[in-house]
Amino acid sequence: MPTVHLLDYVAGNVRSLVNAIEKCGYEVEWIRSPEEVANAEKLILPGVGHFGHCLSQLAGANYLPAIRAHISSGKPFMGICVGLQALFRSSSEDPDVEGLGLIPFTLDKFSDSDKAVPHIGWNNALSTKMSHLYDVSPSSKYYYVHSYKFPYEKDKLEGLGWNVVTGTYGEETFVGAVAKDNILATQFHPEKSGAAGLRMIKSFLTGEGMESLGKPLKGEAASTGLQGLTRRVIACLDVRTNDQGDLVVTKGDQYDVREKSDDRGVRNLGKPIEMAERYYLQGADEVAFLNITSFRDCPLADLPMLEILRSTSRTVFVPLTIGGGIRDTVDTDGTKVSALEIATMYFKSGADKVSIGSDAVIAAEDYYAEGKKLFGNTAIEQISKAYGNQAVVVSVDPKRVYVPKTDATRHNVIPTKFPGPNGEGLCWYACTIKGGRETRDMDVVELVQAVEAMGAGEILLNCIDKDGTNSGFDLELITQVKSSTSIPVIASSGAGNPGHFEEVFDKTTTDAALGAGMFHRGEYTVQQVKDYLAKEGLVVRQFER
Ligand code: 1PR
Repeated sequence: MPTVHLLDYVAGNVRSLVNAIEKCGYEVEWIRSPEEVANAEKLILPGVGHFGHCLSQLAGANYLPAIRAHISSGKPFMGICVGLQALFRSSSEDPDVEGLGLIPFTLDKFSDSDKAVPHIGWNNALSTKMSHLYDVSPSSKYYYVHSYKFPYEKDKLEGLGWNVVTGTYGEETFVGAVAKDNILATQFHPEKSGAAGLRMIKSFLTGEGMESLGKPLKGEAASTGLQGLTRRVIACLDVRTNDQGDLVVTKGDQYDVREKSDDRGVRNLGKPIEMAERYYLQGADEVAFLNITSFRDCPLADLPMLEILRSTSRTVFVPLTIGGGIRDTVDTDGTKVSALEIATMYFKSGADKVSIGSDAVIAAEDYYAEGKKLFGNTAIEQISKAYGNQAVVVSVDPKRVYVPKTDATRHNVIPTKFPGPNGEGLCWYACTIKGGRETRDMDVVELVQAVEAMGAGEILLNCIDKDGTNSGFDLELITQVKSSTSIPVIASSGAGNPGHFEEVFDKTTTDAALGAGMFHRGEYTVQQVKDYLAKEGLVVRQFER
């Protein structure tokens, strides 16, 4: 098998990249010291986390001269995400740290005045000169996740000989990928961009991309679709062992996953790996697995969820999120294991993001108890520091609490169109832990603000009252949360038909919407949701073969 070399300089969730390369028929060889860089014919620099963290790791281990030498020798080089940013002189993310300086400019941060930051989701990569750049297609969508970018200015990079593709987020047009001579670098993640991303990786590996670079795009290849960030549709699989000991996808009604029949068995809707693949092929933009009960009767290293991730990530080339049980814990042999170590196991098995539920609520309580103090050692802080904010999702399980008047509680109250049992016109949302079993004295606004301060990159906003009801999302809850945080929010719970997705995108500013039961029961496919949204004029990504 032909090989490609990958630089292993920092703990990262690079499993997806390895899977994508293998899918293209190549084998990965790891470079573990600067001396080994000279062995590489084709070199890939994956990038995770912060610009400063990435560049100081590379500089500290003395990799920078070796990378420069590889590039100036004319051998193929590819940088991904922070691997693209590394080509620049610097970034406002860490102004004192120097990049490789091959592009003599500085990156800056997206403005959050009109949109959520980080920029997460599927966006364009549109050639500024309508020319070939490693099989990037102007009509395809690519998966981005970043807060820092290089703002596009006409001819600034092109004047230095770079071929450029761009995306647009809100009012900002930014650089999506650049290529020149033997260098290719993408801000998006081709390994998470479905067939479009795999095509790009392949054209780098075969060398075809380098040959055709800069030639004009003609005919079909030059046609563009609707531009901008797409409406993200996520399929979520709640996973647990049933009473027979099998790992199954289940789905509750207001978090009760047991059948209504006399035996009260755990509802079994199918097998996790098969279902994840099915949703990928239907066009799901992400797949989330939530381990809704603890599998802690086995050692951590044997967690069944790890195998699910390994298998899924070999065939599903969109982001995978895993949640459940991510907190400091004690293994079956008595060893203490940190949340970061658990997250690392998941990342190494193919997860792109981890989702934290109960532990986030407890951490937020401590944060307020100490006058908004950041301790630095919470699961959110540790994982986001090592893997970047975008890798940490906080899953919120709120319950509606009705009150007769605003001063009946210290919590953040909103007026509601759906009065309570005693005609109350006001409510607040209480956070729960342990899958809704325990309600805490904390509201959703407090929680999302605390976890944003700790470094969470996204909120997965469930709603216990709406879960499994097929009655549509809780628009009031979503509106309240969206107005309280600047990180992206995924609306969840209540989706029963494609119209509910259209409604939540139309009536709130949610960044993504998630469905579970309606997909699992086969009532609708993800594709039908996408088709409906497209018909209503919303920008969506369609599955590409
Ligand atoms: O607390 O960090 O161990 O994480 C546990 C995770 O498991 C949390 O993310 C929590 O939301 C989830 N969880 C725990 N118990 C349940 C349960 O259902 N009994 N599931 C549960 C949460 C909610 C959504 C569901 C949507 C959409 N499930 O994931 O997919 O409500 O459903 P719908 O479209 O069918 O309405 P920790």
